[in-house]
Amino acid sequence: MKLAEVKDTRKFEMENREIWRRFLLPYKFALDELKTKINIMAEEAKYLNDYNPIEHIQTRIKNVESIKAKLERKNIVSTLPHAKESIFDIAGMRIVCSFVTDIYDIFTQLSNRKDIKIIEVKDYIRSPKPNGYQSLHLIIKIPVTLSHGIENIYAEIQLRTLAMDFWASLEHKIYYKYDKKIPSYLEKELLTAAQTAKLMDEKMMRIHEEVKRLN
Ligand code: 0O2
Repeated sequence: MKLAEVKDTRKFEMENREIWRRFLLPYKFALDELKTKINIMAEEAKYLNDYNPIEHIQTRIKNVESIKAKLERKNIVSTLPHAKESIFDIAGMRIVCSFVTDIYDIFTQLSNRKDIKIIEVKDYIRSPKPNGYQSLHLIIKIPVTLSHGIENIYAEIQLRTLAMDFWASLEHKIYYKYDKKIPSYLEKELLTAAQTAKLMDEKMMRIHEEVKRLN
């Protein structure tokens, strides 16, 4: 095949809705598998310790336009194989926990599992982003069995507390579609709000520990 034909085929693939649907299907299955594993972990914890560390779970598949935009941002030629190899958060799961200690407990449990592989850890709790964003991000690989064999699918798991989630959700809502530079006084206020969320997490944790001690 000539280079021009290869380029045309790639362009056709990247613009064909049916090809994208087929491409994204294993990511949906990966999230289905992951959800089952996390729900089992939560249910077992509740049974063994009478305590569920997970408040709620959300999943999402990145939309096609965001995948293309991310490839472009990373200066990667827009093809399906490149998306598969280089975009690790096409499948995303957010696990919202009660306390920071729960986040690291779940991380330890996930690290000990044989059925998923942790590829990368970004700890924005120990080292928050400059704007104050906090969460523990894991890039994992999870095998999905399909009719033609096993596909190893990348997924991103974000672990955060309710307070971190409150801050991140509102920050996202406030700045969604705001593409100018944020005035520095607002950046400072946002950082203060993130620090308040951190203090709240610490205070609730202390109360939780104290109540356990009294029990
Ligand atoms: P959405 O809508 O959640 O999908 P990299 O993959 O390392 O090249 P990336 O993707 O920026 O770079 O990685 P990182 O730092 O792990 O952040 C990815 C995701 O974390 C974002 O996904 C957000 O969900 C969340 N996130 C990171 N920083 C912030 C922040 O400052 N505020 C908020 N509210 N969320 C943040 P997407 O793809 O941007 O969006």
